[in-house]
Amino acid sequence: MTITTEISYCRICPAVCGTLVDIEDDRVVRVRGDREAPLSGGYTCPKGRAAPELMNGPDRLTETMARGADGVHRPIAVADATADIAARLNAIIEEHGPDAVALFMGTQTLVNTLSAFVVHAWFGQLGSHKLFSTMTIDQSAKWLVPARMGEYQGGLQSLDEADVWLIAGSNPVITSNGGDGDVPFVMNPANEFKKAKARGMKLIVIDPRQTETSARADIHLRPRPGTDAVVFAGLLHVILENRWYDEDFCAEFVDGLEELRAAVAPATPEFVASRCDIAVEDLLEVARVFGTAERGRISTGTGTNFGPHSNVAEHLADTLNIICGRVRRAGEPAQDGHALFASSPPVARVVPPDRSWETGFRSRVGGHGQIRGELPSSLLPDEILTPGPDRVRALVISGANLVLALADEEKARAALEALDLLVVVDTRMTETARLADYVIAGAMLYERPDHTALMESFMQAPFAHYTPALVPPPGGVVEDWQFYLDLAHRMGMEPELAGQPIPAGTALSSEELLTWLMGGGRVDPDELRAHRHGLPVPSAGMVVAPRPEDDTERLQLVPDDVRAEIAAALEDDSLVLGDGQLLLISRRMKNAMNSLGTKVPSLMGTTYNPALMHPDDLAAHGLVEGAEVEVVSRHGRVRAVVGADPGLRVGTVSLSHMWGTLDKEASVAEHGSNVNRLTSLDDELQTINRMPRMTALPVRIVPAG
Ligand SMILES: Nc1nc2c(c(=O)[nH]1)N[C@H]1C(S)=C(S)[C@@H](COP(=O)(O)OP(=O)(O)OC[C@H]3O[C@@H](n4cnc5c(=O)[nH]c(N)nc54)[C@H](O)[C@@H]3O)O[C@H]1N2
Ligand SMILES: Nc1nc2c(c(=O)[nH]1)N[C@H]1C(S)=C(S)[C@@H](COP(=O)(O)OP(=O)(O)OC[C@H]3O[C@@H](n4cnc5c(=O)[nH]c(N)nc54)[C@H](O)[C@@H]3O)O[C@H]1N2
Ligand code: SF4
Ligand SMILES: [Mo]
Repeated sequence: MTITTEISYCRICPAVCGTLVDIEDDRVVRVRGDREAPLSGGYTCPKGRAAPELMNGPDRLTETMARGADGVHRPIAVADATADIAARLNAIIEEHGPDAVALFMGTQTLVNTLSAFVVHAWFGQLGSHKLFSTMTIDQSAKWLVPARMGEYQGGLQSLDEADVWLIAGSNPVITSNGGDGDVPFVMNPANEFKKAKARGMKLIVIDPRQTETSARADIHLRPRPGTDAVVFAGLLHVILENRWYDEDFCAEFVDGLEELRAAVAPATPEFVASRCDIAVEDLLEVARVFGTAERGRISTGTGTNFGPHSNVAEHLADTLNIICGRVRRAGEPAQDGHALFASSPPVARVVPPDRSWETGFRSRVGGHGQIRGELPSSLLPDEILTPGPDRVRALVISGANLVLALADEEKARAALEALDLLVVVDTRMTETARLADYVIAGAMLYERPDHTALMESFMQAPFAHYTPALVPPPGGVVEDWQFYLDLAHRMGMEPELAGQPIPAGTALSSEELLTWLMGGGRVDPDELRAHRHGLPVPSAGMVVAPRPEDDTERLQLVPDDVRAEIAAALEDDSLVLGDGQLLLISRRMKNAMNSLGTKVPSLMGTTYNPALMHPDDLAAHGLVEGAEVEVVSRHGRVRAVVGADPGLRVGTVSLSHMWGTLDKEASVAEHGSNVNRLTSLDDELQTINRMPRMTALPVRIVPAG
């Protein structure tokens, strides 16, 4: 068989790196970077290059499966499965109403353009309030901050003109973390930092661990995990005291500067240094470099968003940007990465806080309301397990490995097992899929056409990329969207796509749908399809429009609940640990995308996720690398194999998520350890978004019993 090479792009994460794909006998056999790709310039990561193993690996689903009464999954024609699911969903809705049906959208729905649109079109018409996504176990404080503070619509400053950038709780060189579209180094981050530093930009990293990103930093602050809110309060204290903030911007757009000053008054450099275990001089240096810069920002990642005071930490991080005026003013160029989607010039005005969770739908569990139309993921198990009229009885999981992703494995599993109907749409037989009544086998990247419309919020300049499907999917596989559209039709619905109702029987191809979805943008579909390496689109030249004269909205820096949370964060001394205690911290692995890749030993180089400890901590515990231990938290325990990482802060242990199996007897050396046996869905939750504590969790290491 001959090998042909096709031009495409990777869609495992939002970096959308341009790739060259070798195909033999209708199979992808090799993936490498495309040097002619304008954004990625030949860069790919090990996950992207491992696409052949991911697509053809042993856990790849090649057929839709239904679970029989004996608990065994057997292949079923997808049309038959869809008909059964539609009938069962309709029966549940008829008896209990639409709120008995929930949808969970995972990370891989968010990089699959057609899936994301069509699943929304289906679910939106159902009329259920039970919408969940990984955003609310990820960085949902980023939704909460504007809902409490308000949002400056002109946008934040960009990387290419910054003289300082402060990254907290994120390792973008490895993760391409894009936050909520607010982080501007998703595409080829290492290169972006290199260019910015060559211009003289100072990079500051706040992370207890040495990382690939901190290795590039001018200043690396390594506080005790879980203390981000205290560090940020200290930075605000010093910046306010030295008048390094932007008085003009604050006078025009900000309410609550004096309340902020009062709230962070206790966060003196000495107090913060002692609480966070950093040097006073280092804190002062970070405050000076950040506060006296002209342009540049702080941005955060999961490390800041998983901690014990994550909502207020994120609020204070944004407050640093706001009081220092690190925004785009009227007349300055606007951020505009849009090419396929429509965009209009932002205005230099404040969108007031909407505190959406205080109005509208309330869950009968805890009275929780919605943020951006979603309920907190950590509420989903209670929504299933708590009896009541609108109890969730049916759940569709789209592109997520939910049973491993949620905190508290036991409760997550009990909830999924208590459902009348669980449908999982995935490309692999995951731990979550094993619990499902139906597993819909979805097409993977390179088996489906796509374009980059969904990634535009991460782009710093207008750019678009299109790829056709390069290989046919395995015989029993459908594209996710086809399942959702067929499901809607079989339920008797007529969903709307790109503003058009789609009656049953409409012949529709992926290519047509992709064209419809780019209707609002500035790119001709034929031109896009002709530019196989990707299409840099000329800037629309948008500038930030001036504030309307009668507009008086201002950002609210310290609403009452935030004031109380600042005080609580400053008072909390629980992270100063007792003898033998360690703080468990979160971290992502270079070669896995959450659970994707963990089952490919040639990619991971291991079959498990080690519990990494500093060599001094290993020695203090009398342990050597490879020893099996038990990690014990207040909530649970998990067996793990220890490893050494001299880049860790002494007193921490780091165990990546999305490993292990639900089988408690399974060997951890063969399958790894699910860190979410240690976390809780009931205890230490943040208010409002109910974010669980997934970093800075006190644990002990004990010999494996
Ligand atoms: N290779 C790879 N890339 C990924 C993923 C993956 O699994 N693998 N996952 C994707 C997903 S879903 C997401 S959400 C993004 C997340 O992207 P990131 O947020 O960049 O994720 P991490 O690399 O885990 O970085 C979190 C950092 O926080 C640090 N940290 C832990 N606790 C604390 C703390 O209390 N305070 C501070 N300041 N730092 C702390 C950790 O040491 C770690 O370096 O990555 C995405 N990209
Ligand atoms: N303790 C702890 N818990 C955590 C975290 C942590 O750091 N620590 N991180 C949290 C975060 S930030 C996140 S985002 C979640 C993980 O969030 P999840 O989204 O649950 O994680 P993934 O493993 O990426 O799941 C994506 C699934 O989509 C499948 N997939 C791949 N391509 C396609 C496709 O084209 N179509 C479909 N339908 N499926 C596809 C993959 O096989 C995979 O099973 O975990 C959260 N939980
Ligand atoms: S997974 Fe790797 S190769 Fe694929 S888009 Fe992300 S960074 Fe690029
Ligand atoms: Mo995530």
